[in-house]
Amino acid sequence: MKDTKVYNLVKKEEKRQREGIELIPSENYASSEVRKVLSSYFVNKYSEGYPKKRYYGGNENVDELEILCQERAKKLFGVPFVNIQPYSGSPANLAVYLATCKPGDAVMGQALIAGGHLTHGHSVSATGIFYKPFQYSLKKDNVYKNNDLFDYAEIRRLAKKHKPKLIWVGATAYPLKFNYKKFAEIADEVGAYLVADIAHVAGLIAGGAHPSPVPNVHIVTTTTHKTLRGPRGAMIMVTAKGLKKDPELGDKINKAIFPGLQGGPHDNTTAGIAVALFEASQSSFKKYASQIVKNSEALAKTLIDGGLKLVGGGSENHLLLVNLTNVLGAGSGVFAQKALDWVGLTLNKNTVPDETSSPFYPSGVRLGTAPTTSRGMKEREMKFIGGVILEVIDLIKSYRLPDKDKRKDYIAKFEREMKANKKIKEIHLRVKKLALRFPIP
Ligand code: DSN
Repeated sequence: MKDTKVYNLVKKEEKRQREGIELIPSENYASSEVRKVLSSYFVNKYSEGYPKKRYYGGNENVDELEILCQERAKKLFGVPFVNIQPYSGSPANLAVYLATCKPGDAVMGQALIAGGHLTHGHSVSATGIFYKPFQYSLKKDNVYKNNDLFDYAEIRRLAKKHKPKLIWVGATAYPLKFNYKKFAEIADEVGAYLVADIAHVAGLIAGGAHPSPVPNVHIVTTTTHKTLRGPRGAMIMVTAKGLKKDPELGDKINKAIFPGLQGGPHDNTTAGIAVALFEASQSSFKKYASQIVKNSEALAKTLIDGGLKLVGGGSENHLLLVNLTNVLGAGSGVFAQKALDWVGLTLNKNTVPDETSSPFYPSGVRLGTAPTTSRGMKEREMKFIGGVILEVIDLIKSYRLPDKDKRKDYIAKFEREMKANKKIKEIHLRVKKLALRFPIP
């Protein structure tokens, strides 16, 4: 490769991924087959439009590929319609608004600070700027016990008051199973479209380790690169219930994606999604999905036994949300994220449902078990990883987030002290040793 600058960065990223342990719950390792087709000759093609209805010639192979991808998605998720062209999750979600709402229509979704997604109507997102969002939160009480954290009476009250055109169910930081039926009862009562954003749990649903929203909702959106283990992309599905509510819904979704929001589909990504869907339909994927959940439960148990507070009292999917306030004080997610990064464990700071700090300095961390499970790790390794997390948190327990004006200097001092800490270096070696025993694809 002539461009040594980029090549060197690729090699450095490969080393980081091989030697570290990835715990960010929205990430995963695509198989080498998925990565191979991403750099196939499909990368060179333009194919605006849909199969058999393109604006360019030379699309006979792309047509066959896109139809194959659609058929695999429909079969795997049990839906009559799918669009596999969205560039990623956020454009997919925006396309749903475009297909179902007029600018200014009322919409409802879970608040970002309570674990929802920006595109579910946050004020800084196009979805909150062009539409009129009314957001619901999680319960504030009993959030550390294993119980459904949604306050359905409050969601119903908001829906009846504001009559939204569409309601989102789905989150980026929720550790328990969703009760799609309860959301459907509310949406049906007010005549709203119910859209499930299954980006985080799509692989678990495909592998039978999480309930499917398909019987209860009208539309399903998902990214393809999280638990589903595909390339970075997304899909929008319309269910039988959705087509019954509006037989034109599939056409409206297609028009919203192209020409509404996007240009030509990324055909190399379509190839990667098709391969990922093939992999997810194999019986081995069922085992994989169930192992993700077992690993999450094992990691949750280690952390709880070590004195940490987990939202939802544990995990029923791939994701864990830890409130660090009792051990490191409010706003301490930043210390945990940085210190764990230095020992080779990558996760992200995150708000918790009863947050007392801010989204940039939240009191929790979010982690997940899909990437480690893809590497073949099991309960034993989760116990090791949980032990390391507890050890690191104990090492930093004297640090506290100061007032706003002192934060920059204090965090710089924390970084200097931690980088020089011998124990951090020793733990890093242990983590690296484990990582190298479980190669990435
Ligand atoms: N960035 C994704 C996540 O981390 O959950 C959502 O867009």
